[in-house]
Amino acid sequence: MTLIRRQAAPGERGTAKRRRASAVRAGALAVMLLALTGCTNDTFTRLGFPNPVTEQGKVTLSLWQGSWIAGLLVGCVVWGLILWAVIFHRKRGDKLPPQVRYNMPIEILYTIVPFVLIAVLFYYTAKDENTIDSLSAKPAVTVNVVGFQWSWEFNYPQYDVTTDGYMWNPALSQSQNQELLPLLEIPVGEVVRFNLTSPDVIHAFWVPEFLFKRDVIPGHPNHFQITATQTGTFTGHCSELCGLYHSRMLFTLKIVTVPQFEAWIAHEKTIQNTSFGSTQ
Ligand SMILES: [Cu+2]
Repeated sequence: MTLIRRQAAPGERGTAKRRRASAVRAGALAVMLLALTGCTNDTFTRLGFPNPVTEQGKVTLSLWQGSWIAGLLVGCVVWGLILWAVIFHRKRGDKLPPQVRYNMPIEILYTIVPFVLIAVLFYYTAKDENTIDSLSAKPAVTVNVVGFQWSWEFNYPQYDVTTDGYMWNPALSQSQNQELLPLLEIPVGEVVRFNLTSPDVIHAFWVPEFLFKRDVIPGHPNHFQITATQTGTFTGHCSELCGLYHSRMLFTLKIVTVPQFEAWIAHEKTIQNTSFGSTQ
């Protein structure tokens, strides 16, 4: 038997090439889009959440992931049932299928299953919320945070140190802004308590990497605490629309080692004492 391979006509060769080229282009575009969204493997497993830098943030992340897994399991069951109905119970004629009403076991299942799902989600949410909101009697560092239109002030009452700064200035670079924004410096691995107050309108304290935000309400002091798990420099935000320059109400957060924190506090004390002394 002789196999005769048919030669592709010049036109067909061109079409195949074009198809290959568009497949490569589509692949490159997908990779580029993935890169633009910053969606790495890590971001994918965290389902879009930033990398948490506190013990409390890790609790939030596991609650987020658990809720997604529960949601996906329910989704799979529902999609499976839809496909089963679509495939095995298609319309096969004009005769109506048997009409069934009030199937008690199914009615009870419909009632109990959602209740169990909500109860489980509620249990884990309440448990994790209690962990995240718990306040220890003796935090290592206390920071009194004042949010005002449109900046922040951080007081360290134990050390008699206060820091403040300027609003974000769009005319300056990111690094220049980071130097001029109010600085919140905290030690890694220590319990830090934040007391939040506002003299004017409602603001909200938000560091994306804490996976946490809390309102700063006039006349209603709020509190929370964290234990940082890694060092680094981050940007904090106000996340409650509070007026004209709300979007520029940022601060710089530096998480440093304990010796670095102590050195910084000593340095700030010297500067503040000197400037206070010079105004006498
Ligand atoms: Cu604001």
